[in-house]
Amino acid sequence: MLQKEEINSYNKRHETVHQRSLDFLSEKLAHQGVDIEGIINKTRYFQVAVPSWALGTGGTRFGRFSGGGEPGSLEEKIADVGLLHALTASCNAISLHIPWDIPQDAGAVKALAAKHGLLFDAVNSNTFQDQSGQGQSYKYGSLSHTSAIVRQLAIDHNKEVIDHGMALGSKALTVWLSDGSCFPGQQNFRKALSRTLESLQQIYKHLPSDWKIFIEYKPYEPNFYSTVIQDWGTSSFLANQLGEKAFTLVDLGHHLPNTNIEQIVATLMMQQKLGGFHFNDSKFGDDDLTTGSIKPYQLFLIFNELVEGMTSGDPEPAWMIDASHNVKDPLEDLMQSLEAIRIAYVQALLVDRVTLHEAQEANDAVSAQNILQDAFRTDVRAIVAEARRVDGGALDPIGVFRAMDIRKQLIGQRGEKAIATGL
Ligand code: PSV
Ligand code: MN
Repeated sequence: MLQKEEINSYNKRHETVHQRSLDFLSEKLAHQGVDIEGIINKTRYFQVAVPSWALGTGGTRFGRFSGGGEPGSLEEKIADVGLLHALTASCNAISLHIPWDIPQDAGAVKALAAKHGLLFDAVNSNTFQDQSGQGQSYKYGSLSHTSAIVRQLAIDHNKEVIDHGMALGSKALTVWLSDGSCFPGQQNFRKALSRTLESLQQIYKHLPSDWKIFIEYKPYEPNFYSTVIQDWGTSSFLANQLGEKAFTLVDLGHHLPNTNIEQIVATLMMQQKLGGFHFNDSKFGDDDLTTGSIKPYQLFLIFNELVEGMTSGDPEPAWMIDASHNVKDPLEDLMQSLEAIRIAYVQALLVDRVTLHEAQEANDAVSAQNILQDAFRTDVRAIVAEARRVDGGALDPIGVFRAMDIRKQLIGQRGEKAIATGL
């Protein structure tokens, strides 16, 4: 566990330069009539969950190159997210994937998380892999399977995941299905979708009254011809059929190239049906790269719609990072994502919405573009750093992580060959 004093001592080295950047920005924004304190406060409250499976080095089907010192147990995963939260003050929750992370003693796990200032975000079910000893196989699907016995197995698993989540204080279940087909004609689209709906209805009945269910969509992979829940329209259809506790979950990597994700966000929010959000970035497919590393302007445009929705009173979705890749230290990667997310959020908060709406009503595309790009081109890193500092985090989280040789310490404790459970 990192001590606040250690972080403070590193912060001291950056204080002068940080304060100058903040003063400069504060003066600039004051001219625009923006209250920087209000923005800093909103930033502090913007917390993003970290998934338990992003703490190890991701792999591809061609290999996995562990960096060592990865968390081997749920307790170690909680410690890693606690460390991230201590450094960044921006990820106060962990999202578990069952059965990768089954809490043996929920009370003790909850207490450990609380010690790190962490809550439990949505719990995720896994019916895309067979578990050892499982009587039936998900090779040809789970909630959509042609066999009622396999469907029941998958339904029961989701109910168990809800039970685990209840014991930890989670309030949502995320369902992502890999169900689909690899060849034309292999699956009857209509039957597969209606069986999925019926299975989800069984799971929905098991949800406590204050819970939500998030339905995640994805166009392809691991199936390469069709996916049962392939897009936001299918997810939204299912959510509407299920009822008021069901919502769509948008994962940024789950779109075909050039899809207008910001428009999807606006459409779902308008219907109060955007429940969850998974951040990552990609060049081609579901690449699970660091958020903001490839398309920061797209991320900003998405946040522009999210902020537009939230300022219109739409409910705030549950935020989570869903990324893991091959070459970076996973903790450093997550710190980069957390920073990129808050930067895009702050930039979206800076958009002069009144003037933008006027430009839109007047069909003034030039002004509208200028308003958006003025906000996008503002360097808001001092605001993001200040929000961290006020909450006891580091002005330069990756700098502290490296200066303290934290990865080396983790390798010392857990070993060079420690590989996290997950994909
Ligand atoms: C699927 O690609 C996904 O985005 C879902 O959220 C899964 O639960 C997660 O990745 C981990 O495999
Ligand atoms: Mn996801």
